[in-house]
Amino acid sequence: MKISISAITLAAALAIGLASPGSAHQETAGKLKIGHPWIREAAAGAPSTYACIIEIENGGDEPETLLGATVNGAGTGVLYQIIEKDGHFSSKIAEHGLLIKPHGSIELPADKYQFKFGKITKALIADSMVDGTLVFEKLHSVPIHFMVEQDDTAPKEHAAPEAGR
Ligand SMILES: [Cu+2]
Repeated sequence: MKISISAITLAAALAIGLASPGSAHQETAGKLKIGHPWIREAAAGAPSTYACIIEIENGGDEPETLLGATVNGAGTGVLYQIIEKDGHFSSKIAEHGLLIKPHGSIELPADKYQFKFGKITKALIADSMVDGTLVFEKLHSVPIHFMVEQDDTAPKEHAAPEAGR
């Protein structure tokens, strides 16, 4: 059996990246462990940005539902699900939020789920931390910190179905 060296190297690099101080933080809210909430850098006046979360683990015996987020300088973020169809990406509001089962976990990578924010009033500068909240069904509003990151992992979305292609 052949072992792929590149796959192992990548896994090691990711593990080191996540473990190094400053690159990933964890927040706690009740029985929830919130791993590395982050928001894409944006200039003051920018029309939009988005925030994601590496993982939320529910260590409790009750389900919880993630509903929304706020970030200082970016206002209220709306939870969207990114949808891929035939290689084209679009998004729709996750109306009922995201369920986190008891002893389960969810991930919000930029190609699956995003909190989308409107007009940015205060610059979000890469590698800094910014105050915000996550809004849950039961815990309600929980203060957390988002790390500001450069990011290009969000798929390019098509605003409307394309014609004639
Ligand atoms: Cu972090």
